[in-house]
Amino acid sequence: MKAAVLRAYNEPLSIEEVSVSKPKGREVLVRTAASGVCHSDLHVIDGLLPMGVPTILGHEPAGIVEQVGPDVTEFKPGDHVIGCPSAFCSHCEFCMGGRGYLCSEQAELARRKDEEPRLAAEDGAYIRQFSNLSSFAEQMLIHANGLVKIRDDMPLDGAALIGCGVTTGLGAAINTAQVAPGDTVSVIGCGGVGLSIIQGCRIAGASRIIAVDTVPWKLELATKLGATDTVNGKDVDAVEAVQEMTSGGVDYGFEAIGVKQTVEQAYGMVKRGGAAVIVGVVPAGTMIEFPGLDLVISQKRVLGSIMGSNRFRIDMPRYVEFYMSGRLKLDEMISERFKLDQINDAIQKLRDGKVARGVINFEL
Ligand code: CXF
Ligand code: ZN
Repeated sequence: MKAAVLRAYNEPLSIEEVSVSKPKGREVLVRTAASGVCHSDLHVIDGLLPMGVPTILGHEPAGIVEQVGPDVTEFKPGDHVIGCPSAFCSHCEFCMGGRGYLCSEQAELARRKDEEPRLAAEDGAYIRQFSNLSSFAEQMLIHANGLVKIRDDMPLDGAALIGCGVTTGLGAAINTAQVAPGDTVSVIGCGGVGLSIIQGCRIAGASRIIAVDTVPWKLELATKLGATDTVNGKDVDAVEAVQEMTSGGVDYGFEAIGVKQTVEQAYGMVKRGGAAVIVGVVPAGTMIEFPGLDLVISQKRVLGSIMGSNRFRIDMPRYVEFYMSGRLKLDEMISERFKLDQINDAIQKLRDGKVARGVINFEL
């Protein structure tokens, strides 16, 4: 099969012929239909999330099951599925406590070093699977615990987005923050994740959703997807603007970029008793500062949010229903579709802020 391989950090991906093993145990072979391109893929290329090379990136996929291993009971060939980075071992304290997104034993879901690798180059050399998925490839061999079945009439390129960015954003609002009807929120960063936070807050019934970005077309798109107000951080002090608009701050200040300055701004936008919710992946080594006295006397909270605190086998089919009933907009979030061999173009456009979400569509 054809796949895009990252051979060295800071290098373009190379399109290569790669071999994929047969499903054993609880593994499932999936024909990739579509894969979103996420900022975390960029972070790996840039060496900010050093996961090891050579590897096949891509962790936001949807596809169709081709073959299942002998111990798989919940999937069969022909099923439409979404793959999620939050694969669960199902027996660690986090999985047992209903917080599979924090699973501490995910390593068990990969093949052992002494087994034939799931992915290999033409000469047989080992290729690392990223996030148990590796979706920049025509086929994926995934542990069943990283997959969820969805209805057959859901378009698979929209479904792919649910695999990471949409779940991260909707879940930050609905699961991590638990935004309630009438709450006020601000969202810094209106890329794929920020736009999904905005949609999650709209679905949860937030009364005021203030979108903050520096790119005018992203703010326009944010308005289409549910923002009630916009702030261009290039023109004004975003913290002052949000404080003024809300007479003292919002209930939830979301951050969806992962930069020290904007994380601290999100905290500054929150009112007494409110919470800053940090969703952007902050690079390793970055320290965040908050005024300690204000944290205590205003009883503010700072919440990290990973993968939307998901229970993806419950959440993702619900998000599919939100899409099918018109409440979750996905087509509007797909700025451009690319073939697999245009992947470096898709990556460059994400890097340059030219797309909300780019999708590799294997059916093009
Ligand atoms: C990532 C976090 C790092 C591993 C892959 C998934 N989450 C969202 O992009
Ligand atoms: Zn991602």
